Amino acid sequence: SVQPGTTLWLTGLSGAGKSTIAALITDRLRAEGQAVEWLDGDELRRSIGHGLGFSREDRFENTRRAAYVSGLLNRHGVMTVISLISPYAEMRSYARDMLPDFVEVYVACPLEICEARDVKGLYAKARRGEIPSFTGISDPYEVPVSPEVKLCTAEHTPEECAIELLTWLKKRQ
Ligand code: GGZ
Repeated sequence: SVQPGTTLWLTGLSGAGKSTIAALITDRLRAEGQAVEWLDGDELRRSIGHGLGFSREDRFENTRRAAYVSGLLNRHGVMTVISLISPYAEMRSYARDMLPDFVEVYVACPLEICEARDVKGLYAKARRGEIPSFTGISDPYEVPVSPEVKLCTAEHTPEECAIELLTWLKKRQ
């Protein structure tokens, strides 16, 4: 039987750098010959999460589906990298309980900096009241209490953060 795969679960605010780091990590691991899939919030919402909104229930459902798919892959030894805001501690602990080897990676960045970056202009829209229930503005983000890894993207480049995570993974083995 195969050794179950690891789930690297990246949580953090919109614009914190989850997707950028997830892409870098996935590339690096693949280059090393690791079987790995990246599941990104945006992409999940376009595919198996089509129709889900941003209520607590819908965010939970989004997480539940991501954790389910991750579990199917992990069970065949495929590692997964998940980038989802996953703002509620309860959702993250649900995913932890569901998965054989769950690694919570908190992609930490102060709200002011995410808002200043505003890559997609979503924070400006949220401030104008055009996006209801926007995480960090009008919807909660529960900061992880004891993540396995914390990456600070205000102080480090995405490349540095990716290396930090890879180094952590290798040390753990
Ligand atoms: C938060 C929102 C919202 C609201 C649209 N709140 O930075 P992005 O743009 O590209 O990624 C965010 C994405 C959030 O989807 P997730 O699936 O990661 O969220 S969750 O885990 O809570 O289910 C953001 C965009 O969608 N977006 N509206 N109201 N982010």
